[in-house]
Amino acid sequence: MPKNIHLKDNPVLIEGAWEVCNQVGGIYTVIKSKILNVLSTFGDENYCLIGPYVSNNISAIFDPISDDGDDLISRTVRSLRSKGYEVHYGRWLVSGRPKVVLFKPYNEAWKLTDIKKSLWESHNIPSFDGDDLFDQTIMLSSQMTDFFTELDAVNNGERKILAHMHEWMAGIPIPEIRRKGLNIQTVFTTHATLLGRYLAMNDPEFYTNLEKGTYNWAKEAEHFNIKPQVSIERAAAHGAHTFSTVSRLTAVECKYLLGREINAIVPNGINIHKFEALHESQNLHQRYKEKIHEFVMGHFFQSYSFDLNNTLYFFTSGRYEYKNKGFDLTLEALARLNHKLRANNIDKTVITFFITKQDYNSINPIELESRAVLGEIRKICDAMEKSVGERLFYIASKGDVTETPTIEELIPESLRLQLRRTVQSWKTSRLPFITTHNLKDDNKDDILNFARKSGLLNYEGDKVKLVYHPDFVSSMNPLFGIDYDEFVRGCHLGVFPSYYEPWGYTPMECVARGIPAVTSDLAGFGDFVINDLKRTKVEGIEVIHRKHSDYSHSAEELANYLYDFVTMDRRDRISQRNIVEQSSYHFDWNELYDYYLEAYNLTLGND
Ligand code: G6P
Ligand code: 1S3
Repeated sequence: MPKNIHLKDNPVLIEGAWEVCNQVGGIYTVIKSKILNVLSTFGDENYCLIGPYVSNNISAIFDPISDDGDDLISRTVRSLRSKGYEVHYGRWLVSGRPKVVLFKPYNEAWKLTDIKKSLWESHNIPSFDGDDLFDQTIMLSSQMTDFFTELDAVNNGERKILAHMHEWMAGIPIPEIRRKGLNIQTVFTTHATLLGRYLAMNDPEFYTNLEKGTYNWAKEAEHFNIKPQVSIERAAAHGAHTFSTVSRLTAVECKYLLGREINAIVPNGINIHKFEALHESQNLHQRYKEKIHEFVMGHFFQSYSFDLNNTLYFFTSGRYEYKNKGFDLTLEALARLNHKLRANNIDKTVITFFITKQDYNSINPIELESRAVLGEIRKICDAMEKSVGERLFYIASKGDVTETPTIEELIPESLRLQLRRTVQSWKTSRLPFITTHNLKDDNKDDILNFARKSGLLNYEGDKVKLVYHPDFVSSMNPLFGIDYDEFVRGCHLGVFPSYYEPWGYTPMECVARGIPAVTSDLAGFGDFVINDLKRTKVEGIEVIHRKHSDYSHSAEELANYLYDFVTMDRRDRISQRNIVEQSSYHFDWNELYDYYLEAYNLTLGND
């Protein structure tokens, strides 16, 4: 691991991505979470982000500033504005409040045809007609290129400039900087390869075929109808002074699918301070576990009950890529776990939450109704508690304490009847639902179809039960009433045995919250744990073998790990949570930002 890297030449860094001030997925997390480290290395004056002015809540995250400063960025913005450009210059309202330059993609709608023509003539990049997202990215890139051109002119060779662009959506400025011969050193980081993602979803022999070099990129890109994007990805990869990606696994894709070997790997870090709860961590687990208990009572107890003190909560989360994110393997392992727990008569219940995003019509109204009735039951119980207190006090004050008062003396009949009636009307003979929402495409849903096929349908005798929540967890959501961070803390284990995952933030973010997690050796994060940390076993981070293992063996390995986890006792779980949290400092940007600095030094030496 690189350590204490000193950046050469005091350069200015411009970092660009479609996800600057625009949250879409993991790249947003990468960029935002490392800002404090970037600023402490470059200084506020020498760092600026560049991206699209598209977010719906832009006014909440962007604060305009004046362009009358004497620094290079302000002078460039001034110069562009004097030429008629609409430039949004301000501070991104996140930790560190870095400077940011944003452009509205549609400002260039009038020259879209010319942009497409020029992409083809200059770089052999074809275009689509009528693909809105693609059009927006190339219109944004055209303005970003104009920004770099102006920056170079204003700078006039005075300072070293680094342009670091992420992902194909912000890739075009790189070949353009080279074509125009600007005095700017470029870095391109791809966070996945587009073709890799499509091929992994469609070819069960993806990794074998990849390393054999059997794929013809152009033919495959045409087949998946993604040739324009892949052509941009290739042009940026080939044009960059330094070409990088987030893991060793994606580096292999770069070599075979983009046709250039990478110069640097820049692993993804997190900002540990954001997660740090120190001694509070165990209390938070207990507090939010109780919130999850409330959900579970509303969801399951209407049908049947089980011992919450012997119940464990597993979860998986992420974009709905059934195979790539390993949802299929998780379900298979859970079905096997159910069998093992039943066969060995283990007195535990495991509830696994699938938190992802799928189209739905509404939250299941029966689910909401059940929650409401449970609320009623709680109110009656509270009233009973109050009555017991008051009546007992009354009886005691009379000196009548030799005999224990009966329930009839302590709780009025009306309340007892109300409780009985409410509970009776609440109870049902149907099985607890798998989904919390009414899905638009229930029949075709892979998670539901697996449950139907395997019979894992939340029967009372099942030790393993499923809850599929096809929406992000947020405190506004009436079912859990807590946000994602709190939900994770309340669970016992995160399960993320991905098949295709360039990095994978989800297990790392679990670990930072002191919650053990499962990843795989086909996830960049898992590969990093094994190969960079040189650890075959990190307490609380389990790396399932998928690379050289077939599906069934991987499922068995996962099922066995889950079985061992379930049969651990509470004391061991508590101590494992403490160890896991301590190990998370390995993934802090204070450790990992040096990889970026190494890549920048390499780039600056490439003059
Ligand atoms: C935390 C709390 C303990 C609680 C434990 C439950 O450590 O501080 O009071 O007993 O969580 O752990 P478990 O793994 O059973 O949810
Ligand atoms: C990508 O986002 P994804 O979920 O499409 O970039 C992330 C940030 O580098 C990475 O963590 C993830 O594995 C990639 O797949």
